[in-house]
Amino acid sequence: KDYKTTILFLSIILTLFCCKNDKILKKESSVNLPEKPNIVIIYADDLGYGEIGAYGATELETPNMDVLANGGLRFTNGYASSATCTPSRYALLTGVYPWRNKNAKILPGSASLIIDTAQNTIPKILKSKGYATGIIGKWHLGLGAGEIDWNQHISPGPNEVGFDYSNILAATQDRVPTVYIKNGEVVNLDPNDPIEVSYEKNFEGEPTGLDNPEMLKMKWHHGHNNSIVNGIPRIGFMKGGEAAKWVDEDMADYFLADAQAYVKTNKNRPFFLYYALQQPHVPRTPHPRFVGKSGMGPRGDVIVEADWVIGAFMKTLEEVGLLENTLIIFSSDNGPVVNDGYYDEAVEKLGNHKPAGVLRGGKYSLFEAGTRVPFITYWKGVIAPGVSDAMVSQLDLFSSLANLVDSDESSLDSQDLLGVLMGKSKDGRDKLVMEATSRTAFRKGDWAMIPPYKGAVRNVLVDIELGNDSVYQLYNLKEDIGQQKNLAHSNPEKLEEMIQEYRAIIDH
Ligand code: NG6
Ligand code: CA
Repeated sequence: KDYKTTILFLSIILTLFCCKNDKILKKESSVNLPEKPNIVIIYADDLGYGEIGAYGATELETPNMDVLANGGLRFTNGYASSATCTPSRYALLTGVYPWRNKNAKILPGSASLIIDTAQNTIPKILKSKGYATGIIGKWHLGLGAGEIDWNQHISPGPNEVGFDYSNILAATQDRVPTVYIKNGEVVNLDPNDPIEVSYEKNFEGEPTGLDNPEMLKMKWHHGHNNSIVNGIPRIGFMKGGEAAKWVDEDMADYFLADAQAYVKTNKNRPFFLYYALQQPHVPRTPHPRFVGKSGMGPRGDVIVEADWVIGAFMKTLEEVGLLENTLIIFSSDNGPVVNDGYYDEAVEKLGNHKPAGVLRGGKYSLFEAGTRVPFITYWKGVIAPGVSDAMVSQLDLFSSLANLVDSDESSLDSQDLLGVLMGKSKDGRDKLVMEATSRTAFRKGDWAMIPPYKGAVRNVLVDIELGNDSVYQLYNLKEDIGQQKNLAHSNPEKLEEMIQEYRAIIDH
């Protein structure tokens, strides 16, 4: 009997040893990294390529973003998946190109959830590996399935697609309902003052930006003339929910406090935090302590505010001793826009600041500035500071983070670029389809190709070139990063090759 027990004991030891070895081997064959670091994605809203000191901004000071950029890996060819918010965020979480989902376009605050609850997502993968998963900030991926009753538990939402904690604004700061929603419940809702929301018509007797200009502290330039909340006219109509309405100027502090609490609560287990800042999207409402700090009006001031928020958040990570054990990814959901619908002095006070840096276009555009954004990976003591010119897309976070936590999950369009994100490899993407308001363009190597599109060449309201033209456009980004010289005519072979490869992806 003793003999049998010994054999059993030995075989258990042997199995354990092999498993362990297997794991070591697997790690070594990929990138040798500590297991289960915390992962934080800090995601700005409409922050452009040229908006950060480390990316060449000279008129704005962003010391804390610079700490990330200069102490981490700063990508010069990092892309959001779309030139607007919803599609970018959809792709970020699912690893699927947004143009594959016809619902992935700028959503009203009343839209249904556009991520299938059966679909795989970054937080689902991380959760399956034992991570706490949280989202704090802007959601904009729809809620519920059909008409939403804001006075009941709201589901499905972030908590049904992988997050076990959520504290969000439903859509955008300029869209109703202007309330925070925590784990499916409107925060501070008074049941005696129920919330009603409509994107079709106003509620009788409620003031609007269109009819009641005397009530406005910020005037609308285009759109944004429906319900008035805190003196700011919004998109969409809302009634009730007085006690639940957010104070715009306090939003940055509100989300920061929650993000800091999240870190502290989860400090003893691996966590994933998707911290989705609302700045510098409209309406730009800096807390009074940031007013006037940039000399550029509210748009600059909220960038200074966002920068401060990042510094305060990092400090918390440091205080709880987690900075060396946390991978931080910083990026933006789309390129910059100066006038996005309010008179907020953004145009008048811009001065020499170039939100898109050297790039052409901006938010909504198929030109580079639509999707090429600040993109930084930071992990103290693990990622060596540097600059990478490798092409990476936010799409790739899905497979790369899966690799990081030893998961085999992959998705249709996401490439595992963990080595690139860690600075161990320069082999980024070779090809990428860019998207802007349901149109697509293509980048391969140094080349960008924009197919012909009908529609305005420039959106005159926001003053941005959209990339539309009646002919094909072909640019060599290495020689002409500002996309000034269309080479489609002079380089028909390259154009043909680009068209073929582009079609092969989008028709797939
Ligand atoms: C547009 C809004 C713009 C902004 C954008 C969404 C108007 C005229 N313009 O429709 O202000 O809210 O949607 O921005 O309403 S995003 O960053 O969330 O995609
Ligand atoms: Ca955005």
